[in-house]
Amino acid sequence: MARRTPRAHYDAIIVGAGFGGLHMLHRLRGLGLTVRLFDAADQVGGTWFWNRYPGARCDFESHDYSYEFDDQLQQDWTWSERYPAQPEILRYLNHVADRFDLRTDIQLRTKVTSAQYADDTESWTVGTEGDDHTETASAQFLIMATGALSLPRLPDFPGIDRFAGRWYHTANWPHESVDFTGKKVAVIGTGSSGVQVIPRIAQQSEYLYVLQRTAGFIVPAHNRPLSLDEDDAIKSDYQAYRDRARESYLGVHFPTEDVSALEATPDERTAAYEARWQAGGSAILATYPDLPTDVRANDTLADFVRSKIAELVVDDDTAKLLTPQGFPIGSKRLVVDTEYYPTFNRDTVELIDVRADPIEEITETGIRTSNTEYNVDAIVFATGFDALTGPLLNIDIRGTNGRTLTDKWSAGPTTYLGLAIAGFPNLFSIAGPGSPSVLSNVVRSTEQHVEWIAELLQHMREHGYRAIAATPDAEQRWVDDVNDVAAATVLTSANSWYLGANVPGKPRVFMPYAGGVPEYRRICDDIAADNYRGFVLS
Ligand code: NA7
Repeated sequence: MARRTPRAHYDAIIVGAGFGGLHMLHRLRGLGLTVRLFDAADQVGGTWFWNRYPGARCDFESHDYSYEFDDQLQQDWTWSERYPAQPEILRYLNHVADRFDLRTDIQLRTKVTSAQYADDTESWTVGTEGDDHTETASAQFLIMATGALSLPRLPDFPGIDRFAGRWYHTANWPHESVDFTGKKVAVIGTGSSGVQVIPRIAQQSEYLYVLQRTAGFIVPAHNRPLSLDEDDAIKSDYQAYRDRARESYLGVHFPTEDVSALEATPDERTAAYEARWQAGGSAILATYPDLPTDVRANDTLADFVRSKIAELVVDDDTAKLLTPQGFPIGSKRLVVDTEYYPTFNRDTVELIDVRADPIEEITETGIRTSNTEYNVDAIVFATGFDALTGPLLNIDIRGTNGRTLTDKWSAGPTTYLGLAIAGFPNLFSIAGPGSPSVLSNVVRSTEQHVEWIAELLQHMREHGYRAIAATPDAEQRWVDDVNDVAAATVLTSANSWYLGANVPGKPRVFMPYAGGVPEYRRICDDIAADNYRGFVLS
């Protein structure tokens, strides 16, 4: 039987040792709070600990995808590539843990399974499972830094247990390197993870089947080593660089033309898109201000990207199948690639349309679709996550009067600012549903949340408050705002994981806040300045 260790009490418990959790721990320790951080992994790093598949790389640029809270840290750290690869981000987060001496308050290999609020003591009791023991710990505040994309999703195909080969999920990749040399491999899924892993597996494997359900919009990264001159140019005025990002919709500065896409002539548009295509990255989505809001404007960019696929893929049928149709560009997350389309020009790579011929089951020797059987030695699931709500609902969270979060969110997530949940006092979520989160540079968004929460806890200490609770009214108004803002964009018109569409039975609610990073920050700051309007402090 699992050993139980004695219960401990802290000012705050943090769940998750990724970007948000590590920074939160540092910030709260700086306020003199006693803090315990739990994480199920055996290293810090959060999503960058788990997603270690070949080709795993961030789709934001290195300097943007790094902390700004400590100037010496940002001056001392030198990124080696334009887009940081998973091992480099993991090294960075380990460096942060060492540099700020965070490890003494971090308990790894410890999965938080439950969290219960006690109305009488106004505190949370958290249940955990470790390698060989269970534990409870309590705290006045509970901060969920569990990430938006941390609960991997394996489709419910029957038969996976009888597959005689090896199978992998990109978000739970083995630590030892996986060798596909001489193997027949199938990859299921062509989102960001699939698009990154497919070219790498194609280089090794004897034969690769790519099982695609939906063709996405994919633009080139043009990744490359960063020169010291480029690094110096940013570091010489990092503050200006950060200020520009802070004022930008995504929390990253991308140059935008000052006319509508529809006002520009076709030649001007093509030139503007071509320049951004050649420069690389998701900046192309910001070419014109109306691309996210006007379908006709959006179509001009969608058509441009479609024309590129026809240029890059030699076989016409394959190119056609890789061409996205039926949803606006950006309504599913734009994928940034390296060598994805040319991979389909190899004669050892075959694209399979599993929308026309759906997967029925996994067999002992491979994958059976309605019409065909594919015999393979290995299957790679790049099938994504139960995004945003999954990581929170995966823990048995119970608020006031024992009400479960699962019950409260049965029709979809409701939050105040994406930071707090009515009926769950003293609990905060970092980059959770209802905040810009996955629609932004998440490092900028987690830092903003960490600062906001830290200032709130300091305020509570100074004024002798013990509990803070979002009011149901304020929460409802925020939920309405989140819906209204999303409805004014093209974002709700695709079957995306932003809407929960990738998980059968999940309520279809647009989850992140689409009003942009600057507007969101302004709202959060106004609420704090107005004595935390919409919260009851006691
Ligand atoms: P995504 O973007 O959710 O991609 C998952 C892919 O798996 C996508 O192509 C799905 O097709 C496909 N999928 C999921 N279930 C199935 C089934 N049952 N059959 C066939 N294909 C399936 O996850 P990623 O890991 O690539 O990226 C997530 C984010 O992580 C990314 O945006 C970055 O922010 C980092 P669909 O499109 O649903 O038809």
